[in-house]
Amino acid sequence: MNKSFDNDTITAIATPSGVGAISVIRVSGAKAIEIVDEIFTGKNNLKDSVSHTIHYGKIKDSSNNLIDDVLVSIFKAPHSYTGEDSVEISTHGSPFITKKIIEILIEKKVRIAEPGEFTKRAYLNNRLDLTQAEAVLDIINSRTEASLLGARNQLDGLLSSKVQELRQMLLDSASFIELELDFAEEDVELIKSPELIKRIESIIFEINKLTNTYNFGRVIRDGVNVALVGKPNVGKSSLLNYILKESRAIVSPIPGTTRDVIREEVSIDGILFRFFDTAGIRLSEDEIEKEGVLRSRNVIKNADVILLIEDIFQNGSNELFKEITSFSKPEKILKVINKIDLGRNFSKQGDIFISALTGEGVEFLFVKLKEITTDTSIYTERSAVVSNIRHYDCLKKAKENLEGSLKSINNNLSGEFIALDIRDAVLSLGEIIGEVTSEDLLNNIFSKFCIGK
Ligand SMILES: Nc1nc2c(ncn2[C@@H]2O[C@H](COP(=O)(O)OP(=O)(O)OP(=O)(O)O)[C@@H](O)[C@H]2O)c(=O)[nH]1
Ligand SMILES: [Mg+2]
Repeated sequence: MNKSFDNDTITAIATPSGVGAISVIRVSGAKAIEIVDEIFTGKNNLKDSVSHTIHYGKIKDSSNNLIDDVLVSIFKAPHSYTGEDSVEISTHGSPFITKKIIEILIEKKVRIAEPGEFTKRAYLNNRLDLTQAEAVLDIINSRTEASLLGARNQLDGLLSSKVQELRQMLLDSASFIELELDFAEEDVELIKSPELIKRIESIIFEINKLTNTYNFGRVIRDGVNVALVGKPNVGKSSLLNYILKESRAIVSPIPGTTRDVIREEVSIDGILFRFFDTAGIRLSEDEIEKEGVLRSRNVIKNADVILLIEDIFQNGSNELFKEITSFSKPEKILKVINKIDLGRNFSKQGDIFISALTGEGVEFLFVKLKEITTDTSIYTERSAVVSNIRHYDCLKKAKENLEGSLKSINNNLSGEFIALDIRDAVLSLGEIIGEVTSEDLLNNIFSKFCIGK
């Protein structure tokens, strides 16, 4: 464990930059309350006040010039976000005022916080574990109900407690083997222990259950990329406009209307879908259109779902289908037949029939989109879901370690090998919650935060 950190008192503006009704400056560290007391004049002395109280007063600079009337909230260690003595100063929302106050604090030897440093301290002071600290960032970034709920569950410790539980089971097994090794002359008995095998298998099963939620977790956290693809004039842009309920992309009867990729986000039942309208794919001599077609192909490569659109008139898109499946899974493709308001063409086969003009079938398209991207059966409102690739990778590593240990058992290797694999799996799980970390890992996580969080 390497939970070491400096004792500096740190500060940052916690509200967005620019003019607003109120700005909040955060100060945290052993001397936070003492230092703010030196620049604050109010009815009460902050040092002698109780934790979780708010005080009205004035902030003055070293020459006794009034900077602003403020409200100061104080939080005493360990009952604060960071676990240290902390102060929040609410000022009038002028960037000039906040800059002034920060300057005064710096004169008092307070240092500007690094990105995410308040949350990092909360982690270092065991107020949060690592998955919970990461959830704070997800909450700030969440833009849909589903992503907020997922992040909320993670902050509440649903994932942490599941990982803790598995880790404890493994620790028990490892100690059991090591204990046996100390006493047994021959460890053959132990290695064949059906109880041990059963235990490891059940933990692998639980890990699989978690990793199986990853696709869903990623989708609710990051959203789904949907590519609208097809030959020119089939109605890709019309469908985008219908979904957005606005005339976002130019629609015309002339094939080759769309040249650039148009990207728009919509929340459907709480899940973020990112639609990419692309240039119709055909051979063209036109330089701009050629570039557009190239961009369409790039979008297809990065899409989670591809809506391969045809209209009821056009001959099929088999060649396009073949091309797409050469680099992308066929399960990702939904074949959509458009313009059904003009009549049914029974020779056309597709997954979904719609009219981008009247909207017929679009609701069903949404149902299909959700079906293909989210396995909702995995998800109940309060279940542990893996949404972060770091967690996913650690779980995979732990699983590999455990599979290694089963192999060692089958190959009659000595108990020490088995215990070693199990210890490695314990470390991999520990990395998820931050029991085991490195400075690089922490920097990598917290640098994604904004300053002041
Ligand atoms: N009747 C009917 N016409 C449609 C429908 N969808 C699109 N259209 C018409 O088909 C023509 C082409 O539509 P667009 O949305 O521009 O087609 P596109 O696939 O984006 O075409 P490109 O950008 O050129 O690749 C326009 O005249 C639309 O009004 C539909 O569902 N019903
Ligand atoms: Mg178009």
